[in-house]
Amino acid sequence: MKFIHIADVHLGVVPDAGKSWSEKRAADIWTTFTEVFAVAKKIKVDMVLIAGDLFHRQPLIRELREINYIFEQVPEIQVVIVAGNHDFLSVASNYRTFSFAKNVVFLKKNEIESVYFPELNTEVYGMSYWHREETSDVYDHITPKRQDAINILLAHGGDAKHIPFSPAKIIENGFDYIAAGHIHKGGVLEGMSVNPVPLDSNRKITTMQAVMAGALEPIDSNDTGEHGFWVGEITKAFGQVQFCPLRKCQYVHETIQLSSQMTNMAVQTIVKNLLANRKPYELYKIFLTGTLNADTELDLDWIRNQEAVVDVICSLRQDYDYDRLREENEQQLLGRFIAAMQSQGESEVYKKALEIGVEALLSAKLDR
Ligand SMILES: [Mn+2]
Repeated sequence: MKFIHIADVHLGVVPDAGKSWSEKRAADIWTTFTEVFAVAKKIKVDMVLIAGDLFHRQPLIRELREINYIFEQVPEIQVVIVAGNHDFLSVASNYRTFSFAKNVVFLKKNEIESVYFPELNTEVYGMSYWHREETSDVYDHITPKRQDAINILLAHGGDAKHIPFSPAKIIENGFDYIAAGHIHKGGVLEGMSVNPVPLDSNRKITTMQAVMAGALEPIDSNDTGEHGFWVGEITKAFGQVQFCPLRKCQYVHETIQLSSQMTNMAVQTIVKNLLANRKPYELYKIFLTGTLNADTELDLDWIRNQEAVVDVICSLRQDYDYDRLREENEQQLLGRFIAAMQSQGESEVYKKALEIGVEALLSAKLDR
């Protein structure tokens, strides 16, 4: 039985709101989903497993018609879907009443159910979220009905508020593959808790039995690393999966360490060099750390407005000339505070107290 396993497509999301590429990313997420089905058809998989959060929020009827059109193009492929915490089956959810193509099975119940495909000797178990949170550990307590069938669990969750589960326990209970979703950083699952270990892109084939698919495309700038879909082949005797990365968009976190001597122009040069070497599909979130001279005016908006910069997180400490500040404020609290801290010697604790105290006194001064 050959399959494709995806999760957390989050159709309907508009990533990086306010950025020039935002609408394109929203459209790309739809395109990628379509492309997965083109691949499925081309490599002739038997099944596509969608492990929750296909939509970012409650789907509109016209959106369901769009995805159903895609499903209708591959009548030879079985599609099995569960709803996750983002697209949970609310009372008014369009999922409840929509009628999908014949090759689609949507496991809509709020308790474990299963569907058996005799021609593939495969049974898929799963359940849909009916609420934003589901805390019961139901996945850990299922025993497959057919010992001789290929038993697959379509699971969404893995943290405390979203069906915590133990991959090892589920495999021990008789499942041959866990097709999981929810955690956006995908990888192979092993052991008693959910901790996806990304599959080395050089080592593409593995004999693992449980996979967290990860988001098909990254959803926001914190979804770093590679994203994509998984192709697998499974029999009662063995299982193989391969990770297929997509490279339409990849978020990169980059830290720039500043020091007191640096000027605004020097920082801009570092940023320019960083971006000059970026791959065309990369988007950067830049973290500024270290110290900066209090006189230096850093133009954060300039960095923020560079092409391919999603965000700038600034956690800089200002580097004051304490001796000068002390002399200029000799008769005031600020001057006396600095003198008192400096008299304590070079200990790290007093240095820290000096930094925090001066910062606080100066900001209080500005407020008046
Ligand atoms: Mn989720």
